[in-house]
Amino acid sequence: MEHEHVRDVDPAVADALEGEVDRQRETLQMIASENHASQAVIDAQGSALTNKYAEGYPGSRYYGGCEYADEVEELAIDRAQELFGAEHVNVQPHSGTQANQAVYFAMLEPGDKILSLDLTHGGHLSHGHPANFVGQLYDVEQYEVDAETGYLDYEGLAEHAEEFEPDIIVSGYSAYPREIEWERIQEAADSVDALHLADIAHITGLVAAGVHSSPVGIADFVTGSTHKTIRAGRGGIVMCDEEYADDIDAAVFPGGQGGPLMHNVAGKAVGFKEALEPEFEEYAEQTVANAKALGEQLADNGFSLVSEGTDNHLVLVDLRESHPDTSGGDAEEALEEAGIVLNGNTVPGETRSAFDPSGIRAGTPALTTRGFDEEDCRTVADLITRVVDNPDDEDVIAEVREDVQSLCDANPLYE
Ligand code: DSN
Repeated sequence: MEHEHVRDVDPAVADALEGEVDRQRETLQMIASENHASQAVIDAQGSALTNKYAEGYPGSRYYGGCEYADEVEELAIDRAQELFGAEHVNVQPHSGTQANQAVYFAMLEPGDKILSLDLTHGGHLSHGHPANFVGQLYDVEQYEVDAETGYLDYEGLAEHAEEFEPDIIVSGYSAYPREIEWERIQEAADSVDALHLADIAHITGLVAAGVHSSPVGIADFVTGSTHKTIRAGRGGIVMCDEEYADDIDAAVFPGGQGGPLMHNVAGKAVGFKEALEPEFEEYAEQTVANAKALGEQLADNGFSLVSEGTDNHLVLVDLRESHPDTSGGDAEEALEEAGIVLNGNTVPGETRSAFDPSGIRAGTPALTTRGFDEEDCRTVADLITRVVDNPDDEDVIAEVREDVQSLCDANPLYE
């Protein structure tokens, strides 16, 4: 078999792949769930392990030839255990959503009750939105953040749990900028004899680095994504105590998935090794410092932040007061034209729609990976302000695009 590269075989895809690298190099990736994986993680994901079927678990597979698959999966598990201190880790979920599905499938019967945060208040589709099968298969009710403060309403959650008597409470969020008090949610779960699933998808890296408190050892199940703040190979992870290990493993495979994506498991192993290095803690601390600087500068420039700030890697801006005629979608579009890529996002008390929401969500994991510090993030906040103040002004957008290019040139990526 000839050793041909993608450019030799398929120039159209090669062009698109190069275009994507250039896009990431020359624009600011501020989607809070994204990051720039290291070349080592990308190499592992692009390896010959993509060819291998390895249904089962290390030492107990349904196919032969799994010795290297076993090695890689064991390394990923050992490193995840060291990072998070979990008794049992399953590294096979293809995504954070499938990690959540594995917990539901292992522990619930159809019609059982889930209590989770409303999507417009920062929850996630896989926590029981009606458009997701989880919302259709189970009986879901949702709690909210406090309308005044934007912080989780822990007392409201406990009261809701008393009334609804859920089988499981889901915590962990996709657009919640504050530290989560896991014990308070656990108390609410204990008081109604419910299980507790903590989905740390967004903050996996912050938890691993000790920059955000950990739900491991508090919640019954902890799920996460492995490619967001933790910057490892793409996919998901489930952690639990030994008592649930067999149920969770059976729910991932054969319950919900077939062959594990072993090249991605290799990417997880490599990324977890990187996260065990002392530099990763510095990275996680800087990610939070950058988000705080971004938020403070946006607030100084007149924007309203949900909860008035952040403790983690993201800020959620409610545009309704400062820019009543600009939707999150309008802002997202104008900012992308200027080279700043983030997403329009719903906000608590949403008055528009999920397709054209009232807010924008901005994260610092990817900027921090490419070397941005607090001063850079304050500059980015000023650039965001100029664009959102003038979304239809092509001259302003062109000027900001040049400033974005200078910031990118000063912080090169994938050289
Ligand atoms: N799509 C991710 C996010 O942006 O939060 C969650 O799955």
